[in-house]
Formats: sequence, C-alpha cells, structure tokens
Amino acid sequence: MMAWEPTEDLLKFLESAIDGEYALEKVRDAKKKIRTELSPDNWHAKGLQDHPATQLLTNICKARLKDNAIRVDARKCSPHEFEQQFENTVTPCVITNAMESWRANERWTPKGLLDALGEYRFTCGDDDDGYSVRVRFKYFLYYMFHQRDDSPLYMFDGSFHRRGRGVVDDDERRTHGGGSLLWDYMPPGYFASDLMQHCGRGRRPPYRWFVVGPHCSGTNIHQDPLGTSAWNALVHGYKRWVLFPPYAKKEVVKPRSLAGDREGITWFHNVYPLTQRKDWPGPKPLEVLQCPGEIMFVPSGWWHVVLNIGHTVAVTQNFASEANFPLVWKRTRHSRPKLSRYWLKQLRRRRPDLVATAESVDKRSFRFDQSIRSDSATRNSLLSYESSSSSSSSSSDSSSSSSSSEDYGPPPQPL
Ligand SMILES: O=C(O)CCC(=O)C(=O)O
Ligand SMILES: [Fe+2]
Repeated sequence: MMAWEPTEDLLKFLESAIDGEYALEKVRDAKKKIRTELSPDNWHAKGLQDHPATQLLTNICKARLKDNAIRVDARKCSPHEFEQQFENTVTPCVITNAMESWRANERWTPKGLLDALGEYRFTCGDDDDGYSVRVRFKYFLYYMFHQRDDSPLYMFDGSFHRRGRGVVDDDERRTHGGGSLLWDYMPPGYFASDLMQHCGRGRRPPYRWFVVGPHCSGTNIHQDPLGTSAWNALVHGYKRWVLFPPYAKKEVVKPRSLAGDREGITWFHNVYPLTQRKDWPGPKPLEVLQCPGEIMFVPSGWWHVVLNIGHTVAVTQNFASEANFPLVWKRTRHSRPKLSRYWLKQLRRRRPDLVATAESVDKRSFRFDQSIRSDSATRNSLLSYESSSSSSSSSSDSSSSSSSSEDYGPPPQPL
C-alpha cells in the first residue's frame, strides 16, 4: 500500500521513464485551459501545501481522529441488511472488506499504470466551454511527484473504460480486452442492480470515474447529480470527507462569500473551522477518514467535500437503486425528459414493478423527505445522527430551502 510514496527509487524511475520537462510543459498547457483565472505559474502562490492548517488537517488524518462514520464489514452484512440499514435510511457509511479480490490492488501502482496506460489521455478538468481537457497519463504522473500546487490538478476521468490495449467497445465489459481498467474492479454486491443501466447504451449520463488525486487535491462541497447515490472505492492514499445531511442549507455549507472558491482545500481552510464552532448554524458534520481498501457510501442528497491526503487512486460510481429511485426519476424527468422517456420504456419491459412508483411521482408534487420519513427506521436513523452530533435539535433549518435541496424538508422532529 506504500506504492505511491515518493521514494528515491520511484523518483529515479520516473526520471528515467518520462521526459520531465516536456511533461510539465503539457501540464502547464492543461492548467491554462482549466483555470483561466489563474496563471499556470501561480498555482502554488498561496503555499497551501506548507500552510500549518493543511498540516494540521493532514496530521489529524494520520492520527485517525475525526471519524464518526459507521463501518460496515461486507463479509458480515447481507445485501438485504445493507438496504434496510443504509440505503433505505439514507445513511452514509464506510464499507470494509469489499475490494480484497480486485486486480486494482496489484495493478494500480505508478509503474503498473504507466505501463498499461502511460500513453493514453485522461480528463483532468474542463475548459471554459465545458470541453474535457486531457493529459497523457505519463505526464500527469510526473507532475504529481513534482508539484507543490495549492490545489493540484485532479485526474477525474469518465471514459477510462475506453482506454488501454485491446479495448474495442465502450459498454460491454466482455468486449474489452484485459487492458481496460474495468477489469480491475467489481462494483460491490450491494450496488449490483443499478437501475440506470436500463437507460441504455450510450444514453446514460457519465456515471463512473477513475480518479487520481495528488496530495491536497480534492472536490469542493456538492450534492451528486440527478439525486443519485455514489460509492467511492479507495485503492491508495487517504481521503478526508466531510458530509452534511440532505436538509442542510446550501448557503450554510457553501457560503456565498466563498463562491469564488471552487477547491476542496479552500473549503477545508475557510468553512471547516466554522463547523467546529458552537455557533455553527448548520447540522454537525459527519467526518470520515477513508483509508485504502475502504468504500465510502454517499446516499442520495448528502452534501460532501473531499480532500486527498497523500497521492490517491480511486474509482467511483453513481447509481440509482430502489431506495433513491423516486428522487432520481423525478430529477431525470425534469432535467432530461428525453432520456426519462426512454428509461421508462425500458423499465416497463425489465422492471415493471417500478412503473407505478414512477407514475405516482409524476402525478403528485413529490417530496423525498416525506417518502423516506414515513419509514420509522429512517426517522430514527436521521434522529440519532442529529442527536449524536448536535446538542439541540437544530432550529436553524427553516422551511425555506435552497434550489438544490427543494426535494428535502427540514430535519425530522422528535417523535
Ligand atoms: O474527490 C472525490 O473522490 C469525491 C468525488 C465526488 O464526490 C464525486 O465525484 O461526486
Ligand atoms: Fe460527489
């Protein structure tokens, strides 16, 4: 698991295998397109990697403090239990012992990936017109080990299944030669029946990403699109997560005064300290230090922000399950009407049991919280989360809600 430590041996190897000067030039070109507001020579201007606050965040991590998430051993918790306890109650958790057999454990090392994918280009961000900016893996790898950027470039690639030797088609696992990264992992059994698979080949919005993050890179606070849930499996490095329940108000967890900040690390510097104060107006954060070999489950609607500690390699997928289907259906119907028509057609054939749910969502003005909270387990789960993390029931969350959390109501009231 130490494969991504910048040892002398590894650095020597990278020097011998990659033209460093050219690599940094290519990365510089990508930076210019991705953050047009910032000169490519100014990415380290704030010295954030050496900032005491960053070091504190990192040390807290190493000491394994600041982790109040539930761990679920995949060998002991059945899919039915998982569904009941976590999916249906919209409760985040960390899954252990679910990726032991993955080929990724051996193959996703700097040398292994350089050998398999060094020449292929992967997405590291978008330009101002929304087009992907891609960098060859070998150049990105060199950059990772030769930068001190405040918020380093983050490789986040949704087309990774098409890269690698022997890849001939982008959808069916079996038509990929052994070269695709798809062969190196297997979605955990809990998430095997992803209902969005019925959206059809090529129509489905991007839903799986290969994620390579240098130390201090990260993802700013957000909710995942279309009401989907996600799992995020970490092969190397550590990820520090902070999560807030769906009913947290956007303007509290993502203050407008920091609207210019789009980076995970700046959230940790500017907002995280506020969350630790007595006068923090939002729900208390759920904090996680995700270790290598662990899978983070982020249920539908939960706000989350991530900071990579040490170089990280992960794979993440978003999905629709029976538990979040009403919300995903509602959002898809609203923002992707054409896709939703095709999806419904397929569901009629393959999952007719869900059609009535879809139709009932269409008929009434559906509120996700009313649906999930009619279940007493959910009520209790969200309640116990609230009471374990805050001293009083939060009165700060009024009924006015931000646009992105309009499907969720205020926190549950005591029974
Ligand atoms: O940086 C990460 O690993 C988190 C990714 C994430 O939250 C997302 O892709 O929606
Ligand atoms: Fe996310």
